Amino acid sequence: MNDRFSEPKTETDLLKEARRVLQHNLLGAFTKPAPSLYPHQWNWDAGFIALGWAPTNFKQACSEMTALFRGQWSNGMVPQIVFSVKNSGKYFPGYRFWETQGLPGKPRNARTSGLTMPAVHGFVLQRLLEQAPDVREARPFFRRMYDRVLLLHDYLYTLRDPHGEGLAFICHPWESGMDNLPTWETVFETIHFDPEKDVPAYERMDLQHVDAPFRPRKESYDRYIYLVNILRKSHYKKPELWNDYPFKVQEPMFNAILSHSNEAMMELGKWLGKDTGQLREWHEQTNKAINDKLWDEQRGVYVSFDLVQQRQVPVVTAAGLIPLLSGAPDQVRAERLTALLQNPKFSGTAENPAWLCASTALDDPGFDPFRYWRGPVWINMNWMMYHALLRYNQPALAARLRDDSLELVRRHGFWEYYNPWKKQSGGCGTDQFSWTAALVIDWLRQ
Ligand code: 9WN
Repeated sequence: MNDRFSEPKTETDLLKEARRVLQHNLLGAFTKPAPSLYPHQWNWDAGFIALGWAPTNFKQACSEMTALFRGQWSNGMVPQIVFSVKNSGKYFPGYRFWETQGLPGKPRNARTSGLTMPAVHGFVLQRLLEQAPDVREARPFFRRMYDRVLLLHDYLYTLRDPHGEGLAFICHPWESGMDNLPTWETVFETIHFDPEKDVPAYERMDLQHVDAPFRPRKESYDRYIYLVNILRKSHYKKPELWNDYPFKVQEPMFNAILSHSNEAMMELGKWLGKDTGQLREWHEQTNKAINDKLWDEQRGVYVSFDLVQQRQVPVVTAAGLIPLLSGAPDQVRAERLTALLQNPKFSGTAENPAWLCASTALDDPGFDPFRYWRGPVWINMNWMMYHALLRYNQPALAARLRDDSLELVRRHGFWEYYNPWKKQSGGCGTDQFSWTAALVIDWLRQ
């Protein structure tokens, strides 16, 4: 890019550059996650991006949320991607591949994928309300959004939690937002398919924008497309689809985010004069279920549960610490989690120190410092962990997450993710990544 920034040094410079990234990626009603790799609107990106607009352009922050929920299905599902009509040719899988067009329950005036993503919207709305320049004027927006988010949570607690456990399952790695965790490798060990016969022909676009070592391998893409193909053939709706569907995972971060959004929605609901009993019940039930089912006592971290194999997936990732965000762990578990963050698995050693926080533990056999979700540091994970640690009265450790994040951005720019090793250090994936910029803005306003 010819507007590549010079190395920002001061916080004022950083803030200016961050705003420029958002402005650069702005497409009108919404902001795309990155200039060329991600040319549409993504679900949880929209939430983080809204926080970046809030301090200077509150209307745009609201617009991000409104635009995303324009894609909400009648069953409450909020899609992973709402496609921009203008850019439909540049991303795979594009909207045609999903075959969602014209399906009953799908919005007529939005092109969407057929999956969802972590439900950050509740806690994003609460943070937006705190920053509303005119609360009375903004009230109709929050009233509308409250109903929409409630509908989404209801979808997750019914269709994604058929046994009423308080844990929603994801049906695709893309739904976790952390598409390439080694966790999914383990889940896929028991899923057998023939890539020649069971995966439709497809052409990846991501490798036209980003170097292959930063992106998922072909085997992973085959799996993604294999699952999408099953879903689209069933029109995303038959309830019996889930009976023999091969990928159903209860993931700790997905559920902790949902649980935290329930809490945030309770606050919003009180302000709007609503009965928030259901939200409290969901919040308490989910926190309890995260503890009962997803805690790995041996490793001292939360892990995923594979509903098909009926077993935990013992892989240590940053996602396993995010239940701190919703207040799920008791004091003993919280101490084990904070100890884990500071031990060599995430902090590295004196000889080989690491920036917090690697997405996959530094000693995991699947760890890779360059490949996305296999090890690199992601700013949205650090931002959530920062707030989680403040909740548990750990200001020094929280500050380390914030300082590491800001330092990485200061040194390298607004990358999608960063090499976690301090001695290698550098940005990976796509540059000018919107949520990196947005969350830097949010941090610097505090
Ligand atoms: C698939 C947009 C999205 C993020 C995800 C990140 C990546 C997409 C992809 O980009 O996923 O959804 O094509 O790799 O993993 O978290 O929302 O920024």
